[in-house]
Amino acid sequence: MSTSVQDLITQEQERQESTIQLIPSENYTTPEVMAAVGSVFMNKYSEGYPHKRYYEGNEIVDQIELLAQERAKELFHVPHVNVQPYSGSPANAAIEMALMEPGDTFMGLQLASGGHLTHGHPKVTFGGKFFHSEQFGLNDEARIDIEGLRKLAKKVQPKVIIIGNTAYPFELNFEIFAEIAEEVGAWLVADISHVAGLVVSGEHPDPVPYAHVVMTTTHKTLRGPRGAMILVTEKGLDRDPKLGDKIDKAVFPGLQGGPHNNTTAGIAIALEQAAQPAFKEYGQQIRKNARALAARLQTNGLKLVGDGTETHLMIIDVREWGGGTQLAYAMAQAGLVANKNTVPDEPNSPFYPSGVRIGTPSVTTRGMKEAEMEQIADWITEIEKLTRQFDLPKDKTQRKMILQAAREWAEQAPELKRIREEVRELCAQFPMYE
Ligand code: DSN
Repeated sequence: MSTSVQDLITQEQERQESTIQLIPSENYTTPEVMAAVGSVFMNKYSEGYPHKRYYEGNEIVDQIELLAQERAKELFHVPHVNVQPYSGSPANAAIEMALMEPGDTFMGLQLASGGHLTHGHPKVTFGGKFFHSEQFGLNDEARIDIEGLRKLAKKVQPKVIIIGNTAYPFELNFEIFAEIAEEVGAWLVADISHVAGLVVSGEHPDPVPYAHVVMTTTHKTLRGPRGAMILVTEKGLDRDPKLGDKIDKAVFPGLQGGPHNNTTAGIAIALEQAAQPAFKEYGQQIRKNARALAARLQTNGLKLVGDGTETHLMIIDVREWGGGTQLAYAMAQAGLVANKNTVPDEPNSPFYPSGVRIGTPSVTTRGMKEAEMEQIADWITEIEKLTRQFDLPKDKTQRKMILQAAREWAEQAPELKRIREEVRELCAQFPMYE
């Protein structure tokens, strides 16, 4: 007999409840947001924009979309917002389409340096296939190589420079990027998907005074539903008063059909929640927790890319033994859920990378503080030491075998079973939802 969907929902809820989510792009959205996303707004088609729809019956949908737009404008201090992108990747595709013609050159941070696929990862992505993409990287301190970026920009004269990150633990200095974009006449796009919640709580530099266009997903540190928004700044409109229209046209009809109005309703709620004083405290605690986690890991002898963090995330650097995959798997068996990740100048392939990415948005939502971060760091340290026995062989033909052995070990290791129970106990003290 097949399992029912309701059973699987219950199982997933139990998994989330009893494990510690360390994937820095994940969070637990609020019950109010979930109720809105599951609401009757799901039933309605509404291609177009408020008061310019192709279907009847959108009087109330217009209000929810305008409300989400107004809240976003107020929270981020921008004059124009599009809340329709289905998620971050389509939003970036829409921006690229609005600002460039096929074949034009744009620049973004390499994926292996902590960028994102949609920032021009060559060959396989929309941006890499339809435009000419040039990628910049990091310097020896694992920081964005500003002089390298400037030199490349002068050489290739990009139409667009996208600044954003998914696995880069340091603050982004948008002022410098704006200076370079101005030197070459490029549009500056800031993708703040990972740090939007930190930006609104004053815990990360704000791109709005410097970028022409800002994109953010709504479900990461912002803690809303899975979705995205494109913000057009005053600076963007000063350069081209039609920029808002161009972005809107690229989203619909350029790339998408009907907006997901249920998501729009969830975004409107999340934006109101993010405007409350409690959200500022949340943003502060995310960073305090990240600093505490990083400090304890380092005291315990683990290496972090760039020696630490200024944000919500960090990358444990295990290039010494090449065990990103093995460590992430063993941690998950113990109830500490993270993801394997490449490190700068990755010596192995993205399938066998030398890092594990962790972050604090979810644990902070559960109410955990510095003391719990130290406990989590101690568990990770213990697991890392145990997992070193499965160092990645130089001989590539033996890699699958080692991975398999590491998995079999992790599934029955008594130390991991013990930590799993301790994790369960800690989670019970910090419920996902009251
Ligand atoms: N998948 C997201 C992340 O994990 O960072 C980026 O889109």
